Amino acid sequence: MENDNKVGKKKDLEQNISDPEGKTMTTNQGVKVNDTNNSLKAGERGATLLEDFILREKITHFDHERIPERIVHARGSAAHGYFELYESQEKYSKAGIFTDTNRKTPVFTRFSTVAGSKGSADLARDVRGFAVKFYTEEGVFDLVGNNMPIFFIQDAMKFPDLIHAVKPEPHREIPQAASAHDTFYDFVSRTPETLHNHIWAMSDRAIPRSFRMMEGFGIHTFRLINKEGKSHFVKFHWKPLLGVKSVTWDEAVKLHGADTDFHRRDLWDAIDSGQFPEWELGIQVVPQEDEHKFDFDLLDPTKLIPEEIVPVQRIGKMTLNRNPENFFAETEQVAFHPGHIVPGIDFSNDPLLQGRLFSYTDTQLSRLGSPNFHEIPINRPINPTHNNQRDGHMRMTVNKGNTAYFPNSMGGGCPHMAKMAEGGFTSYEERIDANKVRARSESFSDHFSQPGIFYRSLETWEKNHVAEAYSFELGKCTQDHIKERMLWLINKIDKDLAQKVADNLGMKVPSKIDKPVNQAIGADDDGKKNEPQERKDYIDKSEALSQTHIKADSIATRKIAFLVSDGFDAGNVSKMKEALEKKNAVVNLVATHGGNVKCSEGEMHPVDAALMTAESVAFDAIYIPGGVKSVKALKDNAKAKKFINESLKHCKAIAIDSEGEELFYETFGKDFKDDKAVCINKKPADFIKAIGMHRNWEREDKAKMIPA
Ligand code: HDD
Repeated sequence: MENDNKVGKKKDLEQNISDPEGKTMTTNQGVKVNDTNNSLKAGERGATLLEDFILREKITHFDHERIPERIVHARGSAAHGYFELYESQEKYSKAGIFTDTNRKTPVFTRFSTVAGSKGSADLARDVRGFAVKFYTEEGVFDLVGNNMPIFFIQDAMKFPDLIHAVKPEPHREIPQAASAHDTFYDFVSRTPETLHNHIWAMSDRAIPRSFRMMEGFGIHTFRLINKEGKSHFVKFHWKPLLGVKSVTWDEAVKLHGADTDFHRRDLWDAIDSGQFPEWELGIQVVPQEDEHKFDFDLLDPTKLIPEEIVPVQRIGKMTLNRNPENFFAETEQVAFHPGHIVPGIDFSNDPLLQGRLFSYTDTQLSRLGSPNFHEIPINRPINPTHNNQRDGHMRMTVNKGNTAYFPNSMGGGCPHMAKMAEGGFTSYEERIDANKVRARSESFSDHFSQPGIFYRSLETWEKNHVAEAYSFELGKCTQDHIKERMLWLINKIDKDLAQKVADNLGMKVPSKIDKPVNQAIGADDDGKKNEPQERKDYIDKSEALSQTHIKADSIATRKIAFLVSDGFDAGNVSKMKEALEKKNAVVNLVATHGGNVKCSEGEMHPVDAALMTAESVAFDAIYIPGGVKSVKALKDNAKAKKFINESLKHCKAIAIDSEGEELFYETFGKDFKDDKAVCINKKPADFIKAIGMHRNWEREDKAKMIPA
C-alpha cells in the first residue's frame, strides 16, 4: 500500500539518503579528493595557498554548520512511525486519517523539554513537548502538544513574557533549563492564569521516567468537521500503553550528571531493540450546542475537560518503529505548526491557538532560513504539491512552464483550484457578530478551581512530591515578596499545601499581600480588570489526573541491573535473566570490573557496565544473586553499596538471592527486609510483580532517611 510506513514517507526520504559505503570521497562539486589531511602549501613548510579550493570548501561549510536553535523546545529527540485508526469517526470528521481504517499513516514525532538549550539535560523539571507530524494523503497534519493538558497562559500575547521569565536571567545567563529562579516566580506570582499548568509542572509529570511513559495532549479545543459540514469541538489525547511513570526529584538531579541524554538514549534504545513505543489517540468530543454547558470556558487553554464529564474515546494507535538516519536532517530540521491541518479538522477561537497560528511559520524563517522550509525532506508532504509560490533561498523544486499566477490561460488554468468534492479545504463558517476589542472574556477568570481539582486528585505520595517541588523552587528564589505572593496564591488552591510549603521555607502564609490584587494579576488601571474568581469546587477529584490510576504493570523495556563479580551464582542468574527477558525487560550485568566476568560454572560473560561507570539511577530495579566470591568482592566495593542504598531510597524493586543477603544487610537494606518490593529468596514472578509497581511509594518516608 502506497501510504504504508515502509514505502510512504520512508521511500520518500530515501531519495535524499546518502550512504558513503564503498564510495570515493569528492568535493561538493563532485571532484575526487585524494588528500583531505593536508592543505596546499608553497613548499612543505610554506604558507597555505588561497587557491586551495578543497580547503576553502571544507572550512567554509564547517563555519556555517550551525543553525539557530528553537527559541523554545530546543532540546528534543524524535522517531518515525505510523498511525492506525480503529474505527471510522465519520460522524465527527471527514479527514482521511479519521475515517479510513485501512490506512497506515506515516508519522514523525518529536519530544522535547521547553526551557533548556539544545545541549541541556533531559531530566530538567519542565513540561515536555509532544509534537506529531502526520503525513496524510490529504496533506500534513501537525498535532503540536505537550505532556500536560493545559497551558500557562490564555493569550498568545503573553508568550514572549512567559518565556523571557523562565529562560536564564539575561544579565548572567543563569540558570540553564530550570524554572527555579526569581524572574519566573515574579511572573507566575503576578499572573495567576499560570497556576494550573504550574502545579502540573510541580508534579512528577515534569520529570518523566521516559518519553515513552508520558501522556500527550493537543491542549486547545479544536474542531472536527464532518462531510455535512457539522462541527464538533474536540480535545486530543495520547495515552501511552506503558502507563505514565516518573522518576523522583533526587534521581532527576543525579541523572543530570550521570546521563544528560537519559530520555534520548531511552527512546533510541527501545526502538533499536524492537520494543516500539505505542500511544492510543483519544478524543473528547463536545457537540457544538454544548459549548456553554461547562463550569469553564472551552476556549480557555488553562482548562481541561475532566474525563468524568466528557470521557476520552480511544480511536486509534500510534507506533514509533524507526529511529532517524540523521539527527540534523530530520530531528533538527523538522518544522511543526499547529496551523498545519487538513480538511475535517479546524481551529477554535482559543486566543492562544490563534496566536500560535502566526508564530510557527514565522520562526522557521529565521531558524531554517527560507520560506522553502517545506521542501526539506522531513517536512515535505507525501502527496504532491502545486501552487504559484516561487523562488526564495534554497529552492529545490524545478517548476515547469511560464505561468506562476492565477487565473491564467497560458498555463491551461493550472494548477486549478480544488472543488469541495475533490477535497478542497474550506474553513468552518462560524457566525461571528462582535465588536473589535482588546480584552479578555470574564469566563477566563477562574484560576484556582482546576489547580485545586488536580491537587485533590493526587495520591498522598504525589501530593508530597508537589509540596517538595514548590518548596525547592521557591527555596531557590531570593526575593521574599515573590515567595509571599506565591504562598498567597497557593493558599487559594489548597490551604494544606500552602502551609507545608511555608513551613519548608520558614515563612508564614500571608492572609493578604501588600500589593493591590489587580497589580498582582497584572491587570491595568483602565477598568479592564479580570479579578480572579474565588475557587469553585465543581468536582472534587478526577481519577485520570493521578499517575496511580493510570494502570500499566508491564515490565517491558525496564532496565534491571544484576550486581555481580567473579564467582556469581550461575544458576540464580540464568533463572532470573530468563524470567525477566521473557517479559521483555532488559538485563545488564553490572560488575566490579569491565571486560568479562566469570560465573560459578567457570564461564565468562560480557560485562554490560562496570560499577565505576554505572549509576543506579539509570536502572529501574536491581538483582543481587548469590555466589560467595562475588558477594565478597561486592562487599568490598563502596560503589556497590551506594548502588543498593540509592535504589532503596528511590523506592525501586530489589531482589536478593542466597549469599546476596549478606551484602544487602551491609547496606540500609537491613531496615527494609519486609518491604513489599524487596524480594529476598522469592520467585522471579514476585520480582516481576514488584518491578511492575514501578516504585513502592509506601517506602518513601522511611527511605528518605537513607543518606545516599
Ligand atoms: Fe509552541 C515550538 C508546543 C504555545 C511558539 N511549541 C513548540 C514545540 C512544541 C510546542 C511541542 C516544539 C515542536 C518541535 O518539536 O519542533 N506551544 C506548544 C503548546 C503550546 C504552545 C502545547 C500551547 C498550548 N508556542 C506557543 C505559543 C507560541 C509558541 C503561544 C507563540 C505565540 N512554539 C512556538 C515557536 C516554536 C514552538 C517559537 C519554537 C520552535 C518552533 O516553534 O518550531 O514558534
